[in-house]
Amino acid sequence: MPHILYAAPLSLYSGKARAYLDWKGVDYEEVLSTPDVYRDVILPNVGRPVIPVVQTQDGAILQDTTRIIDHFEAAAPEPSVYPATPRQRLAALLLECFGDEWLVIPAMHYRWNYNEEWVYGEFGKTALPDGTPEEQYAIGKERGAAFKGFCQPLGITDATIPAIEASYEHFLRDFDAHLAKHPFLFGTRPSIGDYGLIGPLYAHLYRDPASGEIMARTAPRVAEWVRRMVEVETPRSGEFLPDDSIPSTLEPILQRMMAEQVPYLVRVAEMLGQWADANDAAEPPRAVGMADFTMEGVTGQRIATPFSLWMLQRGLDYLASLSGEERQACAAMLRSVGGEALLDFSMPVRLAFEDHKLTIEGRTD
Ligand SMILES: N[C@@H](CCC(=O)N[C@@H](CS)C(=O)NCC(=O)O)C(=O)O
Repeated sequence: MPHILYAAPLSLYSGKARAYLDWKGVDYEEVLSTPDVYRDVILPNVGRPVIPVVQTQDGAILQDTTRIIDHFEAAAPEPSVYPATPRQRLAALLLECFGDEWLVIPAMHYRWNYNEEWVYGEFGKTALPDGTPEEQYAIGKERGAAFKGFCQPLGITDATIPAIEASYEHFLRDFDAHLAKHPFLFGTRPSIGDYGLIGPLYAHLYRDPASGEIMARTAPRVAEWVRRMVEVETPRSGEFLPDDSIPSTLEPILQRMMAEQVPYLVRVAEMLGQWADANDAAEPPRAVGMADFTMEGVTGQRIATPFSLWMLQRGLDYLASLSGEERQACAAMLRSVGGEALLDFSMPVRLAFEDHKLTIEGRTD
């Protein structure tokens, strides 16, 4: 019996999990996350309506793409999507966080401001796979409303949209230039960083038709990379670049993360610290308030999500595990892209993601 991936074609994080499972050569079957699946599998086991979810051959339930990936990495460590060398590994972990938790902003913007009518039909295909297009549209409009409602909390407003578009266009240009030299971020093998980027860059920014047209026209190599990631021809193939090298073409992408996302994460960390001071609870809420962020010179507010800090903590933990020359090499890399703030990043609490929940493990001071 294969593993089961409960997922949907239009879902951002489903695309990340599926692309990884295909590259890793995992024997799995994908099952559409219909309302019955939410009722019978996802809600009872995960406690909230979220995809993707994996049910392993022995019945374990995995949620969160990072947990899914790490489960299968532990089961078959080689070839790994985690580079073995320090700079590449740190950069890959950081770019996973950037893709998962930051490029979701342009993903949601382009989906809902360029593809709204189309995507209602897609929601309908998941909610009512056997319905007529009219029935699917009607139910899809109901189901999609909640997701459309995430746009404003994510910081997508009339004031920020020009900056979100400018930032995304610059990112596409930078990534396209990188892909002229390398098939993936760090060579001929996809890394955990590539899987972070594929979530937003596949379902919302490639597969949604109006977004896909923009990508094909302005960054054709990114569109080719998306296809390479999701139409896996040779599972478990490829190598990371020798000598722990970080291609110079990745610098502008890392710089963008340091300039846009990291200051926001610093602010979320402060807010989570204040929340933890005031609350004796182990489970932080999904958002601990609204935090400022600045993109292309425009400042907006978005929900301050402790989950994003858990993603960052993965990279920070790796950095903290290094010493000597390895740490120095990573520190120099971070400084060269404006990432000093990560060298003494103050995590107010230690976070864990266990039993499908984000929890505070303990205070760090
Ligand atoms: N960090 C999670 C995010 C999963 C997620 O947000 N999934 C979306 C669909 S792509 C969802 O189901 N959202 C519903 C919700 O969170 O309320 C992961 O990597 O799996």
